[in-house]
Amino acid sequence: MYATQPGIFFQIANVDMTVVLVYLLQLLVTCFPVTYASSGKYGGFSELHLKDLRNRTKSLFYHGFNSYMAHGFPYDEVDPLTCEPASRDYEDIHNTWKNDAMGNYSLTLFDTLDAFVVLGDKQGFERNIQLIRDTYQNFDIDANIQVFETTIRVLGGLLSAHLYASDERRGYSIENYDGFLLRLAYDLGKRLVLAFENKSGVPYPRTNLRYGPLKVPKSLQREQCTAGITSLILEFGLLSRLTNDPIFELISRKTFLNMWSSKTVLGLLPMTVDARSNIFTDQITGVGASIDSFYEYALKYSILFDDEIFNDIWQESYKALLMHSQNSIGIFTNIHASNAAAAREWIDALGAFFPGLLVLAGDLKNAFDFYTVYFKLWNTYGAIPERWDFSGFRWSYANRNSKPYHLLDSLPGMSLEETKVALMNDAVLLEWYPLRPEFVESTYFLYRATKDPFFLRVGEAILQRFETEFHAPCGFAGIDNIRIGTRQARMESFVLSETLKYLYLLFDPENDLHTKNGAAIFSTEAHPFWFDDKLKVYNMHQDIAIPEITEKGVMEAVWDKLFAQAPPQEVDIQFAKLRLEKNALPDYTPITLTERMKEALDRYHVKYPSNLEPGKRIFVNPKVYQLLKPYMTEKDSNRIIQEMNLTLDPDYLGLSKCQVFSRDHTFVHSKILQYPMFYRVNDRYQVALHSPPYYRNTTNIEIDGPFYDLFGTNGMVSFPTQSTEDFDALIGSLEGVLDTRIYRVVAGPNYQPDENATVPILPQDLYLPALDNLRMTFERLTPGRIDRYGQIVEVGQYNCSLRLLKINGCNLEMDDIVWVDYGWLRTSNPYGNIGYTQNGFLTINGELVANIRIVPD
Ligand code: DMJ
Repeated sequence: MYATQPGIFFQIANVDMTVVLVYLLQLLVTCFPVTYASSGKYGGFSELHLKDLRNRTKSLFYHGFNSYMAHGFPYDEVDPLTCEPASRDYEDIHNTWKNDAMGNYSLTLFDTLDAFVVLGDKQGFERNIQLIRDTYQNFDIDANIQVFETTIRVLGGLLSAHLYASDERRGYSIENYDGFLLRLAYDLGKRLVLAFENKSGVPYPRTNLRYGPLKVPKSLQREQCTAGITSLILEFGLLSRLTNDPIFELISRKTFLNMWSSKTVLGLLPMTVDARSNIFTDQITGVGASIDSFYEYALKYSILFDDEIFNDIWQESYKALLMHSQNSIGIFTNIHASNAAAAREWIDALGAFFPGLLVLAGDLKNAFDFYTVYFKLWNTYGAIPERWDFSGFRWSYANRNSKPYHLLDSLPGMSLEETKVALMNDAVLLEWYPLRPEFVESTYFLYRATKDPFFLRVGEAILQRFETEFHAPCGFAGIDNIRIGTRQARMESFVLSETLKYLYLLFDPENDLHTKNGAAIFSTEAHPFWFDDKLKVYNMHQDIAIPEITEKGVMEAVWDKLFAQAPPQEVDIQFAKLRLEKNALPDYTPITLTERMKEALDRYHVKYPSNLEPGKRIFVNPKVYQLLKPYMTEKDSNRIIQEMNLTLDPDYLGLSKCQVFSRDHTFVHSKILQYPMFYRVNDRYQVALHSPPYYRNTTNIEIDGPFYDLFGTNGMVSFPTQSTEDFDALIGSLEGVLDTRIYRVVAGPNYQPDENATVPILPQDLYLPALDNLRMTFERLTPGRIDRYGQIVEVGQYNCSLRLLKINGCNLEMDDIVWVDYGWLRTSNPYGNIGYTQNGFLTINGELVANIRIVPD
C-alpha cells in the first residue's frame, strides 16, 4: 500500500496532460528560451535543451578560466571578487588553507589542462600545453606544499594531459610531442616522493619542492590523515608505469597496504594519524574528509591496473562500512573504528562523493539512498555546508523541549522564525561552501547509471546557481557563511577542474569519455586516467641500474641525461637515497586464519609463528595468499536448498556484481520521483533542514514547475512516516561479523518456481548456516503503527513482534526471508536465547521474528 505525499505533490501528480501541454506552450512563449521536451534518447531531456545546458556550462568555464588567465596567471589563482591574482600566504606559513595547494606554480592552469579536452576544445588544450612548455622546465620552487594536494591537482593534471597529448587513439595527440609533460611530471614526482623518507613509515604531509620535507616546520608535519597517506597510488602508479621507474608505485603501494593492515578488527581505519609516530590520534572514522579518497583509490586503483588485491580491499572496507556505519536512512555515519559506537552525528561536503563511488562499484541502491540526503541539503541551502549536523535535535531543541519536534513548533521564548534560525544555526556546523565538486560528481555518476531526468534537473538547478549567486566579476565565488549568505573571495582550482567539468559531462551524453574508446577512470581531482599496454612508455628511468651510491654525483649524471637544466641537487641526492633505502617489498595481504587454512599451511610446510591460532588476523605475502585462497570460504550446503535447484552465493551483499537500473517505463518519466524512500529524509531530519532566511523562497528542485509537470507524470509516491521503532542487536561478537558466512540464495540452472513448496525458499532470500556473529537491525511490529514499508501493522496469524531489517550490512527487501539451518539450532545455541516454533519461525528472547525461518537440514 503506497500513500501519496499530501498536499502539493498529490495535486500536481494528477494534473491533466493537456493542461501541462498548454502550460508548457505558454512558458515557451513567455520565459524559457529552451524548454523541457521529452526524448527517450537522453534520459528525458531534449537534444536542444541539453545543448543549451552544455553551452551555458561551457561559457561559465571560459568565464572562470579566462578571468584567471587575464588576472591571475602566472600566480596560482585569481580572486573572483577583486580580480587580483591570488597566491600563497607568505606572511603566515601556517595558513594551510592557502599554502597547501598554492605552490606558486600556476595551479589553476595545471589543474585545468584536460578540461579543455572534455569540452572538445583542442586548440585551447594545445595553447595551454604550449604555455606550460614556455613557462615551466621543472618544479624547482622554494615552497612548502601539501603532498596530497599537489599530487592530485598538479601531478594528476600533468599525467592526464600527457595521456591525451601522446595517445593518438583519443584524438587529442599533439604532433611531434616529445613527452615533455611527462618529464615535468617525473620532476614533480621525484620531489613529492621524498615525503616518504620518514622513519615512521608514513609520508610527511608536506614537503618543500626545492629542499625536501625536512625544510618544512615541524609544526606542519605532525597531523596526517588516512586519505593523505593512501591516496597517492593512482598518480604515483601511473607515473611509474609511464616512466618505467617503479619507485613511485612501490613506495605508495607499500604504504597503502601497510596502512590497510593497521585497520581495526572491524575492518575500519581511523582517519587521523600522527606522522611522527604513525599512530592514530583518535579512533573516529567515516567516509568524508580525511578518509574519503582511501576508499576511492582502493577501488579506482583496482580498476585502472586490474589489481585484485585492491579490489579485495575495496570490498572488505566497504563491507565494514555497510555493517557498522550505514544508518537506516542510508547515511554513512561517523563511528568509532574499534567498537562501532556511533560517534559524531554530522556529514561533510566531501562525503558527497561517496554515492558516485558506489555507482562505480555497482551499488545503485545504497548510492541513491545516501545521495538523497545531500540532495535535500542542496534544496535547503542551495549549497552543501562543509559540515551538517543531522542530530540538530540534541542542541537547541531537545535541550529545551522534551517532546519530539514538529515542523511548526517553536522553542520556548522564541518565535517560529527565531526557532527556525536557531535550528538552522545548529545544523550548519561548518558554514562555508567553496563550490566543491562532490555533489555534482555524484549527480553525474547517478545520471550515467540511471539516465533518470531527475539528475539532469538537479544539474540544471546547480547551473542556475552558478549563473546567478556564484557568478563573480572574475570567476565564481562560493559562500563564506551559508547562514547569512556572504560570499567567499576565492575560486579554488577544483571549481574549474572538477565542479564545472562534471557538470558539463552530465549534460553531454555523447562526450568521448562516454564512448568505449574514450573510457577512463577519473582521479579524485577528476583528471581522466587510463592505462593499457598500447601506451608509449617513455623510459625516464632508462633502464639505468640503480647505482650503488653513497656520495653525491652519480645521480647527477643520471639526471643530466633526462634534463637539459641543471639538476636541483638537494632533491636529487635525497631521491637516490630513498631509492636505495626503500627497496621493494612484496605486498602483504591481511587474512583471518581459519582451521582449514592452518591445516593447509601445515600441508604445504609453510612456516609460521608457534602462537598462531585460528581466528587471528595475519598478513601474508602474495604466494601464501594464493595458496590459501581456495580455503578462505568454507563450503556450506543445505539439502532442501539443493533439492529445490537453488544454489548459494557467498557474495550476499552483491559486491562483485553491478546493479542495473531497470527502465521499465514506456513513457519517459522520472522513476526517482516514484521512489517511496525519497522523502524519508525530510521526515527524519526535519529539525535539521531549515533554510537560511535569504534562501527561503526557492522551490524544491523535484517539484519545480515544468520539470515536474512533464517527468512526474506517474505521480510522486512516498511512504507515510514510519512510527514503529527500530533497534540494533548483536548476536555473538562484533569482531566476528566480517567473517560470518551468509549466502544469497540463487536460482540454479534447473530451478522452477514452486508455489506449493513446503519450505517456501525463493531466490534472493538469505541463508545462514549458523546464527552467530551477526549485527542486525530489527523493527518492532507494534500493531496499529506504520511500519518501515508504509503499511499499518496488523495482528497477523502468527503474531510476530519483530522484523529483521538489516543483517551484517545487508538491507532486506520487504519480502526477503532469512533462512537458518536447523542443524545449527539443534546442535548449538551458545547464547541460550534463540528458539524456534513448530511453524518454523525463529524466536529471539521469546519474541517471534517475522522474516527469519528455519530450513530443515
Ligand atoms: C578536491 O581537490 C578533490 O576532490 C579531493 O579529493 C577532495 N576535495 C577537493 C574538492 O572538494
